[in-house]
Amino acid sequence: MNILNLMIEGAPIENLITFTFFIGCMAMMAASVFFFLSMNSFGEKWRTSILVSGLITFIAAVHYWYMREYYMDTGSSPTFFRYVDWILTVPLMCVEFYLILKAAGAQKSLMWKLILLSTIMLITGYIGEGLHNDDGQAWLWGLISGIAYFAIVYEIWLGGAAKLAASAGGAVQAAHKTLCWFVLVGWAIYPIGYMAGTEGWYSGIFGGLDMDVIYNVGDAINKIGFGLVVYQLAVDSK
Ligand SMILES: *C/C=C(C)/C=C/C=C(C)/C=C/C1=C(C)CCCC1(C)C
Repeated sequence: MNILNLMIEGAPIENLITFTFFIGCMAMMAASVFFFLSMNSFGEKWRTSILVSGLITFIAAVHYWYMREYYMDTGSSPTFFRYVDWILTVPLMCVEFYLILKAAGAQKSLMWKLILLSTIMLITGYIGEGLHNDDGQAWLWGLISGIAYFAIVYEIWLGGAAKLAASAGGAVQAAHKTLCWFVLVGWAIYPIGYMAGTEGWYSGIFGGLDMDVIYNVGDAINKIGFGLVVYQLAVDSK
């Protein structure tokens, strides 16, 4: 079935959901091409960072292709593909923090700490959304996931990463700050999607919203936005 058929035949909300999977896939592809092609115009120092930006959007593009198909075939959320995508791309975003702070003396331990926290956040989120969606326990797994999320926010805003950014100063500090805002505000979109898509005391608050649309919008903002911040940093410090 192609997307145009679905848009004509399906109910309006299904059209919107399918459309956001489709447009998400295209946007991720376009961003990947942009990052990969611009990579070699930068010096050694920034090339890896731009490569990682491209990998994040490329991995997402491939998953969006499958998620779109899964959604069109089954009419239900592609939870498994969603979390496989995240478990690959979110740690890569943690790597970005490490890479831009490396020159300021960041240790690998900072990277592993962020990766560990993000893995806890996503595994508990998957357990809640995939296994406890409607048995009244989703909130508990969401809460544990949220605690790991706040630990990440703490580390980058006020912990070791923040101190390194302050000591680096200039364009690096500015870029770090912007990435911090992405994590605080942009990543906060995801728990809203989770609450819209699982049963709990919060059911109804986000009643009119669709989980997949929220996640898709969040991914576009965060994955492409993150990459562009890193790209801008490389341009500024050329
Ligand atoms: C590219 C994908 C990104 C940046 C995904 C980020 C996902 C999150 C920050 C998810 C967070 C969640 C919570 C904080 C609580 C509820 C469960 C999650 C996994 C949706």
